[in-house]
Amino acid sequence: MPLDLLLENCRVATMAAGGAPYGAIEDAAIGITGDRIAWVGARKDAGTARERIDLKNRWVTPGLIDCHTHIVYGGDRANEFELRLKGATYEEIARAGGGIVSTVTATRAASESELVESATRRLEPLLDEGVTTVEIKSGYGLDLETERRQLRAARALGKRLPVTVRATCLAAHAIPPEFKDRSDAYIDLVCDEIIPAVAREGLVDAVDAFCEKIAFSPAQTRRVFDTARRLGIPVKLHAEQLSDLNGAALAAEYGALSAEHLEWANPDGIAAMAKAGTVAVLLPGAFYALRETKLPPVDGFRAAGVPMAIATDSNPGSSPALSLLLMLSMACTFFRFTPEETLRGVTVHAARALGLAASHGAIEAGKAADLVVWDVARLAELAYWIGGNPAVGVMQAGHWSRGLCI
Ligand code: DI6
Ligand code: FE
Repeated sequence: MPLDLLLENCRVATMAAGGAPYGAIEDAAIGITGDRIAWVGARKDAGTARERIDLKNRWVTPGLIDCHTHIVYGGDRANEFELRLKGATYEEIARAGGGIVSTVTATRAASESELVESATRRLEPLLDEGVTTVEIKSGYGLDLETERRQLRAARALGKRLPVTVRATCLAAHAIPPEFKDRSDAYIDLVCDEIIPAVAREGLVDAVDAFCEKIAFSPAQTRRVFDTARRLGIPVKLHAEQLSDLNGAALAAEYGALSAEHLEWANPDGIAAMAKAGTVAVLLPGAFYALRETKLPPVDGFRAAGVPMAIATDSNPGSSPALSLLLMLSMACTFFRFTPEETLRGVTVHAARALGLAASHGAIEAGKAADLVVWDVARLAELAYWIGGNPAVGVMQAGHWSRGLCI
C-alpha cells in the first residue's frame, strides 16, 4: 500500500527517548496515511507514496501540546494588571472580590457562542505557532449551567478549529460569591451535581481542583478526587502555586496525571510524584506575570525522574499568555530548563499530562499525524527567540492547518 504522503528531505525530532538528543533522525522522511503517521525513518528507506513534499532539510517536530489553559472565559482583567502595577497583590485582589470571581461574573454573562468567539481569537495565535492539542479547563462558571457552557464551548472549539481539545472540569477553582464562607456547601454542589452532570454529558476528560489557602483545602480536594474516582475520570491538581499544602503528594496518592504550578513543592511531594508517574506541569507565564520569586524545584524533579511539562496557563488573571514558544524561552531563562527539556515539555510530557501518551506527542508510526515544520537551523532556536514565529507548516490529523510556505 503506498503512503498518502511522504515528507522527505527533513530532519526529524521524533522525541523518542534514549537515543540521540531530541530522538533526532537526520536525512529523514515521514510517511502519512490518513490522520496517522505510518512510517518514519531514513530517507533512503522510504516506500512509495501518492504525494511527496521536499522539506528542504527543515526540522520537523511533533505538533505542540499546550497542556494547561483556562482559555475559555468572558471579559479580561487588564484593570487588575494596572492595580497590581500600583502595588496590590494577586491574593489581595482575590480576597477583595476581584480576581477569579470577577471573571466568573463576566463568564456567567456570556453566551456559548460569545465564549467560543473570544476563545477562538486567543487560540489562533497558539495554533499559528504549531499547537495541535490544547487542554481547556472550566472553572469560571462555578455553577452547573455556566461550567457546562464553558465545557461545551471547549468541545465546540475542537470541532471548529484544527486542534485536539481535552476538556477538564475545574469547578473547584474558587468559592463563588453566593457560597461565601460556605465552601463545604459549594464542594457538596461540585461533587453531588456539577461533576456528575458534566461527566454524564461526555463533556470532561479530567477533573482538576485549586488546592490553595485562597481556594480549597486538601480535605475538600480529596472529596473532589473521590467523586472523580467513582466516575472513572482521571484527576490533576493545581498544587503548591502560592503556598505548600502538600498538594503534590495528595495528587500522587490519587494517581493524578499531573500536578501543576508547583513552585512550593516539597521533597515528599516530589518523591510521591516520581513513584506515581505524575507529570509536573510548570507554568512560567504565571511565575512571570505574578512576579514570583520562589522557583519550582526543577533540580529535584529532574533528579527524581519526574517528567516535566510546560504550558501557557493562558487565563485572564495570572497568565494572559498567547504564545507557547515564549513559555519555552521563559522555562530556560527562569527555570533553567535545557532547550531539549522545553521541547519534551510541550510534546511527550505534555501528552502524558493529558493521558494522551499512546497517541500524541512524538513522531512514531501509529501516532497522530500532528507535525510542525520549522524554519530554524538548530532546535534550540525554538526556545531562544523572544517573539517571532518560525513555524512554516503545521499539520493536524493529517491535514495542513497552517500554510505550507516552504
Ligand atoms: N491558578 C492560576 O494561575 C489560575 N488559576 C489557578 O488556580 C489563575 C486564574 C485567574 O486568575 O483567573
Ligand atoms: Fe491554571
